[in-house]
Amino acid sequence: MEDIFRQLIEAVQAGDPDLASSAAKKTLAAGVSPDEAIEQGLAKGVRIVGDKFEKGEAFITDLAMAAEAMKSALKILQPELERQKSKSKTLGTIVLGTVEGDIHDIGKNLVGTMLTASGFDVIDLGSDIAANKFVDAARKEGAQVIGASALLTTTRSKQKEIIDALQRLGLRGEFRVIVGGAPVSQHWAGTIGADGYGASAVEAVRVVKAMLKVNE
Ligand code: B1M
Repeated sequence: MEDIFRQLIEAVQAGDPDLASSAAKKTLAAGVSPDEAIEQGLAKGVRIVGDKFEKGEAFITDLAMAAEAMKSALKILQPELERQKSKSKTLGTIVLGTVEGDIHDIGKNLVGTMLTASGFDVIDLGSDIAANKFVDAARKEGAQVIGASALLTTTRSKQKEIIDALQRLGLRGEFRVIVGGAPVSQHWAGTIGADGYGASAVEAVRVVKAMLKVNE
């Protein structure tokens, strides 16, 4: 098992999409659950590259290549996750996106995939989404939850703008708001008045279920 996770980590670190997709295929063949492969393998690999970038030991092109390798492996793993989706009626609707000024979408996509696989309807708005677009989409789609991802310390304040917009429009009581992303914490979520925080995609599912009082 450790060896399989190591192969995923190395493929992402090397920024090699072919190696990453073949490691992902091996993972599924070995019967490893796709969410574990993502958390223990791919996400670790991409974070190692991020840490190197921060220390000046890697370039932006390395970040981009790591992201490409991760996406290529996710193409293999995501259909397996979605196959696990229950056929029963939807557990609720969540409007999801990455906030304005932020194009990081890998974590947000994982959250969307996990929520879909757990039986929620996910309206994925994409990345670089302004606060009013989250609110408009949530109203239009009749969503119960708004989910906002932010990966930059400079963009996480945009999560607060969503809550401020809801308050301004007298809609704060209509929607639950969950926030997440690398610079986001439980403390930050509390500071901006969000209803929940997810440290990972798996935890995001747990938090949304608790918000909507869905029994496990
Ligand atoms: Co960017 N980047 N990047 N980058 N990048 C970070 C975030 C950074 C920490 C790297 C570093 O310096 N160590 C740094 C931010 C520093 C800061 O603000 N403190 C950074 C920077 C500086 C930048 C640029 C400004 C670089 C530049 O141009 N000079 C630029 C910004 C562009 C912009 O957005 N305007 C930039 C660009 C890029 C790429 C385009 C090259 C690429 C993104 C590709 C893409 O997403 N399509 C990229 C990447 C790949 C990264 C790192 C390496 C990896 C991010 C990632 O995908 N992680 C990242 C380093 C790091 O995070 N340590 C970095 C894997 C993913 C599975 O984890 O997204 O955290 P994560 O999601 C997790 C949880 O956080 C949680 O669940 C997910 C799964 O478990 N989660 C939620 C996420 N959203 C959630 C929402 C929820 C609940 C849970 O509820 C709604």
